[in-house]
Amino acid sequence: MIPWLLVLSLPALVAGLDKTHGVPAALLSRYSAPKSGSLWKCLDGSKEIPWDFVNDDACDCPDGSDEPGTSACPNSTFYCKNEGHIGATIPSSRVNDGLCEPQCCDGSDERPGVCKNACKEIGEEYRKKRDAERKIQKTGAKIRSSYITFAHKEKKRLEALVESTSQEIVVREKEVARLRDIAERTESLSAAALEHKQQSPLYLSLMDHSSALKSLQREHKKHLEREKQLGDILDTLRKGYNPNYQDMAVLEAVRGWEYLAGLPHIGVEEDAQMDLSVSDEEAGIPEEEQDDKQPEEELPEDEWTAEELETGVDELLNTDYISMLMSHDDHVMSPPVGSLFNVRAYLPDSMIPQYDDMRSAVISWLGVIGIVGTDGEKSTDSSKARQALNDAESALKRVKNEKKDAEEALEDIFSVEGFGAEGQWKKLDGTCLNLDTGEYTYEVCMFDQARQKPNHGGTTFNLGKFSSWNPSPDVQPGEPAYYERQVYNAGTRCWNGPERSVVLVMKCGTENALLSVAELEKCEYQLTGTSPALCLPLDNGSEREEL
Ligand code: MAN
Repeated sequence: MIPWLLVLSLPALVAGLDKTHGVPAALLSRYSAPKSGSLWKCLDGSKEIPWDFVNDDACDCPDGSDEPGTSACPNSTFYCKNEGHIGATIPSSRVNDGLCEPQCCDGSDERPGVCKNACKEIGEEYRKKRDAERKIQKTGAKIRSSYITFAHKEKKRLEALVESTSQEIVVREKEVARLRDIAERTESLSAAALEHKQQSPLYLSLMDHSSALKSLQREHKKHLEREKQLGDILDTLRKGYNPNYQDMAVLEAVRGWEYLAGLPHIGVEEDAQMDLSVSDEEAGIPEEEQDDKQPEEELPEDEWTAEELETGVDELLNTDYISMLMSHDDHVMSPPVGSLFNVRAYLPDSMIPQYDDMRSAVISWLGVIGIVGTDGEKSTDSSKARQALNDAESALKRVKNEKKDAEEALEDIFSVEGFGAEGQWKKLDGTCLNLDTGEYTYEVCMFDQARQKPNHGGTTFNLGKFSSWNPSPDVQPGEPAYYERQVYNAGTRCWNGPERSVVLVMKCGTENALLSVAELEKCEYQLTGTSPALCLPLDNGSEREEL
């Protein structure tokens, strides 16, 4: 049987076609019948035609606006309403071509009855998927905003670090200069001269103090050890004594220990029941302190607390006494500013060279008789001063590097090409994501390195270091698509092939995770994954037209 639709001619079919068929909602008002006797104007205003000519399957307007619902005009467009889903625009050449366009789920691109209207089901399916995606985006965006907060805190921390390291550098530079001076002078000092300096009563007394301190520290440690052992014995007694024996000596010892160690009374109820309680007086606790713990001892201002003793004594005993001896000499020998002994300051300029020569001669003569140092046999103690200088130089270098790293990190934190204009990626710097594929575990440590680790033994391959975000020339730094790709390259070279590299393709997700891996070309890996850093806040204006 021949379908009745095919036997009807096209003009017969289009004759009954609605004049607004194929017109998008925004242009509907322009497709209304003109007043009787008037003509309809093409949308571009170039021509006037009878209203009957609209959607009559013959192209009259140069802009094709008279045929919104047929394929009569080339380069025109057709709008399908897709009620229950989202309207779509297709090229009008696809209208009435016998093929159901997937974009037009309502089938309006073909004659009635040719295509099924599937918009209700497709729309429902679409909304379900979209709602699920929105939920993920909403949750992800919250996590993303916590990443942004982190970046701001990190910025403050780094700024404070730059500030404190700058100040520390100034102090350490001075210290290096001071120690260099001491080291150089110590190295140029003869062993005999140094020995002479070490005979100074001040230095000898300092050495005695140091020995006494060392010995006291040793004895103190021994006492602490003994105190701990005694405490353990008394603890065992306190927890294990039998109140039934009514041994007052034991009870007094227990109560006394509780007071000394600031422990709560144990067995008070049992003692009371058996009338075995021991008063504070009986336990030898001073009257003014009976209800209190051991009172805090008030120390004179210049005395050290127990905590200070804990660390401070070691520091004191580590003092470089030779360097101190040199600084002491400097201090004693340099006259105070403005002193009458600053002879050079009182001399006319013309006499200064003669004075300097004479001074050097006297110093060298004093050196000969051992009163001040001269060049000669190098002191073995100079190595200590050199060591102190080396340590100070290393410490200065470390602080300088710390400052440089902090400055570099600050530059990247809110940079479009770094961690994003909002700093949303900073939180993930160094975070490692893993994917086990059975044979290998792929690891991507964000902004650092990617690896391929064999699960059953063998070499781990370096798949490359982070090199850039999406390098495509079609994508501008800062736009969302820019952050959807990360490139890691210059990994271990493949045998007879390129250096291993990774492209990590990411989309918004509530977790930072790797989802799949494919070796698209030999040693060129494409990984996919998700991250909340890609979940932009839901924008109400982004709702699309939906009927
Ligand atoms: C290793 C792995 C593979 C790679 C070959 C190339 O086995 O890195 O992914 O294809 O080397 O020789």
